[in-house]
Amino acid sequence: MQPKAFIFDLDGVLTSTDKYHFLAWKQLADRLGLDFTETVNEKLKGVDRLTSLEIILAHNGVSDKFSDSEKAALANEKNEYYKTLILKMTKADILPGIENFLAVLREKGIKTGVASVSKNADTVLSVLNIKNRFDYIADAAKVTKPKPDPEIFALCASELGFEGNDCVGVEDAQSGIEAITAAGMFSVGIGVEVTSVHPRLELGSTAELDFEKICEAYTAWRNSQ
Ligand code: B16
Ligand code: MG
Repeated sequence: MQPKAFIFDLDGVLTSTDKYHFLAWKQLADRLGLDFTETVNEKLKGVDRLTSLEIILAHNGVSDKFSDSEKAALANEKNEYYKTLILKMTKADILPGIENFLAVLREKGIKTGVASVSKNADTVLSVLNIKNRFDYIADAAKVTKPKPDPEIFALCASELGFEGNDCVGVEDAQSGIEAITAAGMFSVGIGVEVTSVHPRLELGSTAELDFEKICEAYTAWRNSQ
C-alpha cells in the first residue's frame, strides 16, 4: 500500500534553516545581554516567532520587562537578522537525500505538501529552488493554531484532496509529531527529541528516507487500524 501524499515540515526536514534561526535569535539575545544556548534553541523548533521570543525571555526571567509592542519589535528585529541569513542559502542547505526523495515521490505520482509555521517558508523554498517540487505550500499567516494543533497538517491534506490517513507527515520537532498524529496521519520523525508521542517511524536523518521502507511501515499501520 502506498500513501497518497507526503507532507513535509520545512525547518529541520527539508533544509537546515534551524541553524540560521539559532544565529538570528543569538544575535538578538547578545544585543539584549540575554542567555541563549542550543538547549533553549531546541525548545523553539516548530514554534512560531512570537512564542519563541517568549520562551527566550522566560528562560531569562524577563518576560514582564517588555510590553507587547516591544516584544513585537524584538521578534521583527530577529526576523530581519534571519532574512539576511537565508538570502545567502544555497543548494548545500538542502538536507541530505531530500532532492532524491522528492524525485522518487514525483516519479511515483505521489502528491507533496509543505506544512511549516514559518512565514519565511516561501522565500526559503524559492532561494533553494525547490518550490516547484511541491503541490501545495501552506501559508503560515493563515494558520490560526500552532503545532501541536493538527490544523496546518489537516489543511495540507484537504487542499491536496486526501484524508489524514492517506498521508505521511515528516517532522523534526516533538510538537510536529503530535500535530501529525492528531491529524490522523502516519508520522515519520527525523532526529526528534521525543518527550511524549513517538513518531510511527523514527529516522536519524533525512539521508535515511527510503520510500519502500516507509511504505512497508505505512501498510502495517493502515492494516492495524
Ligand atoms: P518564522 P517549521 C519553524 O518552522 C521553526 O522550526 C521555528 O524555529 C521558527 O520559529 C518558526 O518556523 C517560525 O519561523 O520566524 O520564519 O516565521 O519547523 O514549522 O518549518
Ligand atoms: Mg521543523
